[in-house]
Amino acid sequence: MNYNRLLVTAALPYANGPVHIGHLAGCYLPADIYTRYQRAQKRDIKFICGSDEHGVPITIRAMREGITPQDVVDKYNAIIRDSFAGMGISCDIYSRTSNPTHRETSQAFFKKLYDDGLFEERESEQYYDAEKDVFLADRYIIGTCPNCGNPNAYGDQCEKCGTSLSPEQLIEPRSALSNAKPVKRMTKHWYFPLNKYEDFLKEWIVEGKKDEWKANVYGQCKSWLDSGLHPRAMTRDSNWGVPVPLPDAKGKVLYVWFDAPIGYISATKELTPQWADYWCKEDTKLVHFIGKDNIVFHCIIFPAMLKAHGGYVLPDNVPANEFLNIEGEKVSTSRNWAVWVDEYIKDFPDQQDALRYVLCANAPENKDNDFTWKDFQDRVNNELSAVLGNFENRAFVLMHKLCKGRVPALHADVQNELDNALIEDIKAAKTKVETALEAYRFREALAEVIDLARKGNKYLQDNAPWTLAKTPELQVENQKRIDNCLHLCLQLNANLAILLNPFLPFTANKMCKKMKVVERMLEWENAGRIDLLKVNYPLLAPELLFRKIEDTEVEAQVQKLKDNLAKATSQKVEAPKTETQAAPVAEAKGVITYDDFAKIDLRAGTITKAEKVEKADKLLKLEVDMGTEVRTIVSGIAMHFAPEDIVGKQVTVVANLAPRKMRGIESNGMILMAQNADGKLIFVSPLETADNGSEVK
Ligand code: B3M
Ligand code: ZN
Repeated sequence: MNYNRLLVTAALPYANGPVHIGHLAGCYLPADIYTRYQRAQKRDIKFICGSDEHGVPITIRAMREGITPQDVVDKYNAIIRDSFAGMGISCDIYSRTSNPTHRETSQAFFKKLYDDGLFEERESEQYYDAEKDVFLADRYIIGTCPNCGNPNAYGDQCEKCGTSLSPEQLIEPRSALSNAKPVKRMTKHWYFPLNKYEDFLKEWIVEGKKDEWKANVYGQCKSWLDSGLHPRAMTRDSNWGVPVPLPDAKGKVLYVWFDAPIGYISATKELTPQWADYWCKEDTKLVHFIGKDNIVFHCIIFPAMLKAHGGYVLPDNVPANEFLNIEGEKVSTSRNWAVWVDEYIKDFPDQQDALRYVLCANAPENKDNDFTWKDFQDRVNNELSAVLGNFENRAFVLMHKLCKGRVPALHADVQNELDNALIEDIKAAKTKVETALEAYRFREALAEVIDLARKGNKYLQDNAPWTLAKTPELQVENQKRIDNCLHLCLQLNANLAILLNPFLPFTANKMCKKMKVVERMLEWENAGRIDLLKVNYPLLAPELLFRKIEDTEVEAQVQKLKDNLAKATSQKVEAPKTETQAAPVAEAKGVITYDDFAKIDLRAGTITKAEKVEKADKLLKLEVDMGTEVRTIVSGIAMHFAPEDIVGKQVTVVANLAPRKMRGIESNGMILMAQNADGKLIFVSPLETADNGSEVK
């Protein structure tokens, strides 16, 4: 198929937090590289992106911060937009799904499917907050995790231990809005019959895309299709989102994964009156850049929606990347384990290309990859700086020293094999980089460019123009060889600027300035040429393209990650601010005298029996062997431990606490435990078994 225009989209980030470098590596950077390359090819291309401003995560964030969802999206839309602009992500439009054009476009899309009789209406029971009079998405239901005891687990997942949950599994579920116990209520929703598109999708993907799509993408699609598709609800009960455009749909909005991909269409509409050319003409090549967690939405659900609507092109490719881990651990927003793009820009001003380089050279194209600050430093210092920067700098320094600061001529009479081989390398590099880029193999493409710079360094070394200059008796002949060498090095440098431009646009620009050429030189068709710089043309003085990354900078960044993590985990696991929020780590108490302390009789004891106290969810009745006696102690730990798990454990007992009656049982003492910030209780037991009854002091 021959295409006459390209439409590139990059996943619309949720405007509920800043973007981190994993996002960049996952889809924004590859989309940008691809687009810049296609623009250099002078192809008709539009690059679409924007904020995804609907969905539950945004309302949760609003609740947590005590602001409105609109405040949330306004705040993060601005931060994300600036992060992208700062990193040179050159989308043609960065729109927002809260814009009116999007509301109209997505409503019209829904209405068309509705009018065509496509949706199935279904009633089902959903959780409901009777106090607030709203239906509760799973995320709005909070309770104790049955797996780790985190008292603030969500109805879809416990962020503490990572287990996926359903609201039914939570212990003592409560509404995040009111703390009320959720009840079930009937509600109606519109279901898209995905199952009816199974045959179409199988033919299109399984038969049509097997060799074209990346294996990770194809594999995920295939397993979805193999396990069978089912109707999916395309509406939700919420007051934040695009209202369902039907008369009997009060309090209902479009499901965020229904409206968000339509956001690509809305944004194109905002960008150009010719939007329909890009979306509806068969000779458009549509490419979705996404992260792997979005594959099913872009490869299965959205194409089925487009097909059902009719009149739209389908994606030609969906080159999804895998995930980028940080220092060996998965990125976690709640634990603040991430390198945030806005912070990188502040900490490393003017080092955008250093990060672009590392994220592309180490892109998680086929498997999850790891970003470490040490690797960042190594790659910048040993590859970017030592190979590319060094070559450029040597060519400039030598040209100024040996050729009077002007581009020397290429003398055919002394042109030798070394020269010819380099000319071939320059030509071949263009083809290699181009082939890799067209196939979405960005790492390989970038490696080819660096390889060309490496060849330049070797060529310089082999010619050693600095030695040639030292033999005055052969001056005329040698000067010609020096000229050839530096002529080709400078032409190679111009080629490097063209080939690097999609990846490192800031650097390519600097290179142009130093060579005093206009940016038009960067057009792709110029790659492979060795007449880009005119003979006798004076170039600017040498100046280093890259600076080294210092050990101290790397150490500071690693420390920052650790500090962020410590802060995030000592605060509370993210949860809505409700009264039942677990207490933050208790503040240190005031100083007491030894005499105060000596009043407390602390003793070692062993739990010999434990049983639940009837009608008291939180209490366990314990029998504790104190050496000379067995005490009955009632303890509020039933939410944390099963009776059978604690029998046999040794504990510290406050032995002289005044007796107290709980649920009719007299409790004689108290056992001591540590409590984590998230509310989890931990036994603080002696390392070796102590004699029961021995004093703890
Ligand atoms: N906002 C999910 C994400 O950021 C979602 C992408 C929408 S693309 C249409 O992972
Ligand atoms: Zn858990």
